[in-house]
Amino acid sequence: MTPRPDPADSASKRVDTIAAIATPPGRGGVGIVRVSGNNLAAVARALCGKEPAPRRASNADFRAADGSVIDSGLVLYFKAPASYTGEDVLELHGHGGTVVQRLVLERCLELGARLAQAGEFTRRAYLNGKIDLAQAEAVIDLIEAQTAAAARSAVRSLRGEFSAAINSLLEALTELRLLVEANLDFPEEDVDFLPRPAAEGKLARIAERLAQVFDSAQQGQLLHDGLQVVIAGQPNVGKSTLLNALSGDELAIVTPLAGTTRDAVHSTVHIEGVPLHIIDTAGLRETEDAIEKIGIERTWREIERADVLLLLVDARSGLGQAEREIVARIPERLARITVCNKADLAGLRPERHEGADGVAITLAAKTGEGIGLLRSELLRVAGWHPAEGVFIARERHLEALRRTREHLAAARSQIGRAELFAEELRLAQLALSAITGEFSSDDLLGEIFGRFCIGK
Ligand SMILES: Nc1nc2c(ncn2[C@@H]2O[C@H](COP(=O)(O)OP(=O)(O)OP(=O)(O)O)[C@@H](O)[C@H]2O)c(=O)[nH]1
Ligand SMILES: [Mg+2]
Repeated sequence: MTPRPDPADSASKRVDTIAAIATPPGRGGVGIVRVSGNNLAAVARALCGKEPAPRRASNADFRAADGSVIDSGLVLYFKAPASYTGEDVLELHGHGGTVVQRLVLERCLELGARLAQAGEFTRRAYLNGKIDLAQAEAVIDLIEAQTAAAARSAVRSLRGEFSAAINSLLEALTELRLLVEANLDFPEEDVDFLPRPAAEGKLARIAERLAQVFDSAQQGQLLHDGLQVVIAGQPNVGKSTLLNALSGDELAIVTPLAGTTRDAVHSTVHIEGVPLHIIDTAGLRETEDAIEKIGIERTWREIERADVLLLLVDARSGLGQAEREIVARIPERLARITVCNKADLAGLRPERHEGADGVAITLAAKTGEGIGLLRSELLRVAGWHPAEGVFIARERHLEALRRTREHLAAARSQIGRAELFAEELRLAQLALSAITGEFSSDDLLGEIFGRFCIGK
């Protein structure tokens, strides 16, 4: 683990100049080439024939080495440290053509820049202290958001709401640590800087706030990652029909023949902004058909990877021996909803029922009756509860929050032993600060920024 460098140090350090096309490939009204580095005034002069006034849009011709004009457009110049990366940044807004943008980029490379790696602009913003790690992650989450809910929560994280909640917890921990350390450092003093009831009270308040942050982050993680939902059951019970009904599309082939689906069919549907990655599988039965056998093996593989199993049965027959055999084989951690399909044929009304076998939903996938009940149940199983102020989060954040929670619990049990108490508080603080990236390994940074697009 290495601490983030002090921005004051990195500003004075020589950094190489990076450049990239920041707009997506293809034809567009505008194409932007972005450059970041130290002292870009010379690059601007060579390229645009002038040093643009900082933070002012102006017209310019972008020129090749021989003085010929490559493109004309707008130039924006941000002087360090008032820029996205914290370095000098030049943005060349030209025409959105593949070739012309490439020519502008090549000119920048000729003038000493090198091609930026994926996420390198944002990585520099992080290393220069412009944003923290949780905010940097929110940048890519905002770009990749598939729903309005995910985009809104990513913006919240990007604007620092998640980080502010973490920083306020870190401050509370610091304050508590100061008091404990004071007791440790001045044992002869008469004053007790942290009487036990005060320590207990402060610790309880921190734990309560941590629980709130955890809840919000958990909702954010659901918006980010969603759930893997696998539909399984005997052949012909209507699994593919259910996938089609949930996705509102004719994705999987439906026929009255048992054994229609061979390969797993994937589809992502969003319910209240939560992505559900739904997988339709080959019906589970004993078979001599070589292709179907492979399909059934794949079904089991999907079941092992899933978060939720929709066990489909025909409502006319209900859970039978075949389904019990399936249930006996599924991993214990897997959440399960029994879906009694073909309610129309069974003469049943759609309903939710909770019994010895867990929750069962009666519906008719073909007519769509009762699908709403299943959607709500899926959100309930996911632990989704619509809340204000959700910020986007990922498993990494939840893991850090869980570790913090464990150290706080350990601190509580050591409350009478000042040294151990202090140590657990220190560990809690360390775990928590991984979220904003106060301490982070290069591997982690590589993994986070490697998922970005070039030019961001
Ligand atoms: N009446 C009625 N028929 C349904 C319903 N759901 C599915 N079916 C019919 O049941 C037959 C089998 O449906 P599929 O969706 O292909 O079943 P499956 O479970 O995917 O079957 P395999 O892929 O062979 O395992 C089709 O003729 C569907 O139209 C329903 O709710 N009501
Ligand atoms: Mg099928």
